[in-house]
Amino acid sequence: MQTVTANDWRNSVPWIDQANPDIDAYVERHGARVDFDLREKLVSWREKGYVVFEQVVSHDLIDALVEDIEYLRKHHRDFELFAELRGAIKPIAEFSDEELGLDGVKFNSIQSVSLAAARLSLVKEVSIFLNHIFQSPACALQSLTFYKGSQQSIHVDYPYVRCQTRLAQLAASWIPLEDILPEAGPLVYYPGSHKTEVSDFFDWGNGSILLEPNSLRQPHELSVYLAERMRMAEIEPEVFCPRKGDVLIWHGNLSHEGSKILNEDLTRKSYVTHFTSLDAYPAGHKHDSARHGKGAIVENGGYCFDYPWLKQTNKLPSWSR
Ligand SMILES: O=C(O)CCC(=O)C(=O)O
Repeated sequence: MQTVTANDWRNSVPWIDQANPDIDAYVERHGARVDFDLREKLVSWREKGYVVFEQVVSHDLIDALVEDIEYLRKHHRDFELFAELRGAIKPIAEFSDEELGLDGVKFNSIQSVSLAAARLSLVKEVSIFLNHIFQSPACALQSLTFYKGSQQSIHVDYPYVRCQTRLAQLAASWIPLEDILPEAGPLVYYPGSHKTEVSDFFDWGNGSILLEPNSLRQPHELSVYLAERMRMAEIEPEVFCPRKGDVLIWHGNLSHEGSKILNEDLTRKSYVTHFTSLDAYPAGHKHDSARHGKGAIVENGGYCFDYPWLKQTNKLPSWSR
């Protein structure tokens, strides 16, 4: 197995992360075709590593996903999906009803059985913005659905979400499925931490920048490392308490975490999609015949491919609405 190093990151960064990107010239060429302030968003991405679009996500679509989630929680034994609790991933069918209500539970890739989720992954502003970042259509790689706050310690995504063929072509969207209260354990992120001069690269052992089965270091050591980098760069965290209808998009190297839940009775329903570009989408994650609308949901120029390994035909209720 070849070691993936900092150079693999550097050699795959999108244009906007390269030295001195000419954002004004880019906007001059492409801005007129976009119905949001492309310059403001590109500058935010370059400088802070995230953008927020307010009130662009359909409440009907969100409600449909919330219904799908409730259905899945009741009928989890009928589905092939995986779920994660405190780092342990196993088939959702093997969870007890009680476990599925705990904080930190994540449903993995619900978009493979929920049309509402697939469509939420392809929200217009997200697909269009990421196409400008990647210079290639946005492709959903996987998703995570949270019922309560994750309380996950500070981390970046790329050591874990790394099957794309160009490592740095990575971003994520975070969609609240309800208004998020400060006591519910909101997402927290560190503006500007995506710049490699701030984060540098955590070495998992022998120069590898990815978590591998034989890594010499553990995820909690990445958290200690990143917390120290934030302290050195004097970056203060921002707490994200969005309203239903908003969406955040973050850079694959932005440090973020799930903050402490202060009121255990509160839910923090949220839906995260990790994206790469069509150019970097792994061939093994789509059917051989999948292209241009076959074997994929295609909306707003973005793609959400069917996984070839999923054998089940059960779908969640949004498919039949
Ligand atoms: O929503 C959260 O609390 C954390 C989400 C996250 O870390 C991720 O999806 O990578």
